[in-house]
Amino acid sequence: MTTSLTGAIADLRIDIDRLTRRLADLAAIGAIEGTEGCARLALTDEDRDGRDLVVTWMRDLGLEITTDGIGNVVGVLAGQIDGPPVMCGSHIDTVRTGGRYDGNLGVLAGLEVVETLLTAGVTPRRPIAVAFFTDEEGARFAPDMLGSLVYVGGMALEDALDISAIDGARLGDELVRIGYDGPAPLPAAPPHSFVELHVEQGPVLEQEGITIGAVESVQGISWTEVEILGQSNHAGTTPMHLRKDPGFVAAACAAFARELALDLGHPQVATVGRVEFFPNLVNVVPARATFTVDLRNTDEATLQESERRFAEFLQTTAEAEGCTVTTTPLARFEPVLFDPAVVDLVAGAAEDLGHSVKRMPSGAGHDAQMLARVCPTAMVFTPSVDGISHNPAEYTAPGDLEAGANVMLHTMLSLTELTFDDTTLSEPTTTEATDA
Ligand code: HGY
Ligand code: MN
Ligand code: MN
Repeated sequence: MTTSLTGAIADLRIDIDRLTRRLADLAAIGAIEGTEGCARLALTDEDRDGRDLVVTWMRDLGLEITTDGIGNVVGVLAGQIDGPPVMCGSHIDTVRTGGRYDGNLGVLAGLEVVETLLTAGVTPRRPIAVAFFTDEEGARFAPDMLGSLVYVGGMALEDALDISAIDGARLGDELVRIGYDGPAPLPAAPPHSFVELHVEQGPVLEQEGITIGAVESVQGISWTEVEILGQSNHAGTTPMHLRKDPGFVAAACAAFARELALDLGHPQVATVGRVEFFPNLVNVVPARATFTVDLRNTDEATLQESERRFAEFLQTTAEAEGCTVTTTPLARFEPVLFDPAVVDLVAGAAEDLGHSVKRMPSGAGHDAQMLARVCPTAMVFTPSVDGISHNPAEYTAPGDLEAGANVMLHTMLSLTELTFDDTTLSEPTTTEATDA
């Protein structure tokens, strides 16, 4: 379904200088010195300050702002009719080595859509909402996409509030501490539809010289924390055959994860991203090693095979080393398909605006994969230079930012005119995320 806009509406364009200014102002909060990036881990003081700035911009635009019990914030621009809004949004929390576009672009482009309509004196037929969801990254509090998962009813609020951070803090306490434990009910009433603009965070669009990604799906994600207990011992006096070294087991698993992904082939990926030894000293065979493994694939069966093979290797290697293993699931989401009708609108808007467009899957997780459980949803990608993300050097050229935001504007305007009757909602995953 492609609904081409007509007349003055079709001529609407966002203001890229205003958008890049907001991106810079938000990136200044938690700025990583000497880079363009920023660090605003979920529910930290930096996250609070970023939230406060975006809420101020929402208020300045006259949006009706609500905050819910997990700290998701939604600003609504009234439409000609009442009812569920056409929603856009993403996240403004970042990883520790965050870029200024990951998540932030989708939220600030949403504010740009609103300001473009207000400036042109256009009242959309349906209300338009702009949202930022709590803890999309999952880097401090797992699982990722936590705020949007609770928003759509995929996890009970009380369970989410009890999640512990990697630094030991309790999520609910941090939410109160930063003043974002809001009253809006959860799960939220489903929007009419949802569109998320996001940088691709991979190399595909740049390598193929394409400006817009019309995202059709998000691959499955599996996160596990592994704790291995051995026996701390003297590094100098303990013969190798007498060691029970969890550090060796952790290192062997990290190497196996790479071999496993290469053996299964693209698009399988595997990452050991967090490793902690105790006592973490140069001359002590570790007593304990804790690490995380992130496995992903677009195909659920292959993702399950990667989980099974990794678990087998872990168990065998730990036993051979005389160590014991405890695993804690941190996140598990099956692959998600977006609504073909909305994907068509994204591709149609890109073509109407004269941009090259490619239908593609997402390697990264996004809030859109949760909203897809409750309403017709799709995503718009813009190219990432050198495919870099989760790195302060993350960069997308202003022309591509502008193209992506205009495609989102036009997709949303089409959606405000549409009524969905028999949509193909994405199947909710049968495997819910688990508590951390
Ligand atoms: O992990 C992810 O894919 C996302 O950045 N939360
Ligand atoms: Mn993101
Ligand atoms: Mn991210």
